Amino acid sequence: MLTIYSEDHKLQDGKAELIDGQLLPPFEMPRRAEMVLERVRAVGLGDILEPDDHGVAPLEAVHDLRYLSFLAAAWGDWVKTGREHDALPLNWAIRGMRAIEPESIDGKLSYFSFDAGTPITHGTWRAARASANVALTGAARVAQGARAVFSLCRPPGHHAARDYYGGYCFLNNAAIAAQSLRDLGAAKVAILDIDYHHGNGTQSIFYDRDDVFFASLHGHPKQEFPFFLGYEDETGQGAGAGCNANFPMEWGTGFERWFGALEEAGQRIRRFGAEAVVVSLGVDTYKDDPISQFRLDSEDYLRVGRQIAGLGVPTLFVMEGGYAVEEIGVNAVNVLSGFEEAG
Ligand code: OKP
Ligand code: ZN
Repeated sequence: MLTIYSEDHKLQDGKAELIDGQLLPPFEMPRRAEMVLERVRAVGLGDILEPDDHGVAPLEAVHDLRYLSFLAAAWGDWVKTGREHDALPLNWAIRGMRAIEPESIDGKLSYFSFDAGTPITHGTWRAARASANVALTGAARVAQGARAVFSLCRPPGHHAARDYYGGYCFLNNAAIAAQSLRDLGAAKVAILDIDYHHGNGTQSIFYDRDDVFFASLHGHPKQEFPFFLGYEDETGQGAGAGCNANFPMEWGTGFERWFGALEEAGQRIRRFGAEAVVVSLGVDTYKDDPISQFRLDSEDYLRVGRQIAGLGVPTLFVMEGGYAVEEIGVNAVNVLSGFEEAG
């Protein structure tokens, strides 16, 4: 299996995120991608290729123009106000407040974000664009006939919506790739999100569409970040009614229960008639993940890959979360090896 990777992910290297009441060094760090790349090499998964630059059009196909201009300018605007440390928002519009884009950078950070755990740094915009290009280059290969490609994206993308960032995500790599697969000829595309956290951004981007199916297995929003989306009764709206499937599970969920949900999600994707599948591949479902509460073990990921191969359609794996840095490489690549083994 071909891997797409860009060193530019290292440009996203924040100093601090607000987590559990503390300002801590970010869990979402450059070493994550390096560990995955190292494991890709160690098992000889296949060639490793740099991404092509796909320009702004595929970003604009998924994200709001004002949001993209905000992201492009954010660091510069922040620095102009005399600060050189990471930019973080501090408050948000909630029930009854006004959704008007403020003029000041601090106001804009609040307006275009949903958490204080996602630092904007000097290199954020370049890293996020490189990550989207990694996804797009993988999608192009899949459209050209590859059975499967691994887009080793970083920063991740599934929490980013049409016009907001958060949860370590700025550009929604999986959504951008899925839209690109549509534009390159796949009539129906499914996104299977197996990251521990609900892919709120991806869900919202395709919620009213019948050409992209979204299925997500994740920590229950009554307990887990991002809290305000990911319930089972979110099934799509308008033309997209019936094209969204959430499988929320409680803290402590182990592999057997989780795998049952994966089988069900797979049935839904088959019934939908997807011609290509994008997998939002997070391995923060791992038992020792420092910010998550499921109990998957390293060998389980081999079975996950085999099961996904059973869908029998061209597949693009897009890297999302996973914060047990020592094991992230083994866990992520086990999914890919399991897939290859099953053909
Ligand atoms: C990004 B991805 C933990 C709070 C964590 C942000 C998590 C972002 C996860 N108590 N805050 O889905 O892996
Ligand atoms: Zn996650």
